[in-house]
Amino acid sequence: MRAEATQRVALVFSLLDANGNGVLDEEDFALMGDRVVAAAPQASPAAAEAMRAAFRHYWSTLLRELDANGDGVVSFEEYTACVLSPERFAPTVAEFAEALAALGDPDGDGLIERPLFTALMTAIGFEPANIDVLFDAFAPTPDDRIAVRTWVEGIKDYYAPDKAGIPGDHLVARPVA
Ligand SMILES: [Ca+2]
Ligand SMILES: [Ca+2]
Repeated sequence: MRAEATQRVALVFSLLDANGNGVLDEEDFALMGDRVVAAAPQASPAAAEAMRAAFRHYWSTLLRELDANGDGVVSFEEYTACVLSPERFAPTVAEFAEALAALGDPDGDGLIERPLFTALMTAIGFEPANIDVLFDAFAPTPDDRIAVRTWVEGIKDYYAPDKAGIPGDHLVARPVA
C-alpha cells in the first residue's frame, strides 16, 4: 500500500471511531450521523434521513466485511483489511458521498460554499486548517464555492483505501478528538 493510503486508513479509522473507544461499533455511526445532520440545519428532513441511513449502511457493510472474529465490533487490525478489497466498499462509500453532498447543497444549485463545507467536514472530525487547504485544492470559484460533483469525487477517492496523490491527502494531519 502507498504511504499516503496507509496514513489515510489510520485517519479514517480514528474519524469513524466517533465515541473514541478504540474500536468501530454501531454507536459511532449513529453519533456521526447526528453530528453531521446537525451541521446542516437547512437540509430537508429527507436529506437528513438519507445521511443517517448512509451511516447505518456504512456500519453494516464494515461489520459484514471486516469483523473477522465476530465480536460485533471492528478493531483497527480488522479495519486495515479493507485495503485488500476496496471494491467491496465502493457502493457504500458512494452512497455516503452522495448523502453528504446533498446535505451540502440544500438549494440544489450544484455548488457548496466554504462555511457549510467547513461545518460538515468539522462534524466528521477534520481539523479546520486542513479543511481550508482541501477546499482550496478543489479550486473554488471567485465567490468561494466548489462544485458538489468535485467534492463527491473527492470523498470517494478519500475513502477508497487504495488511492494516493489526491486532494484528500491534505487531511492526513491528526483530527481534533
Ligand atoms: Ca467506537
Ligand atoms: Ca471484531
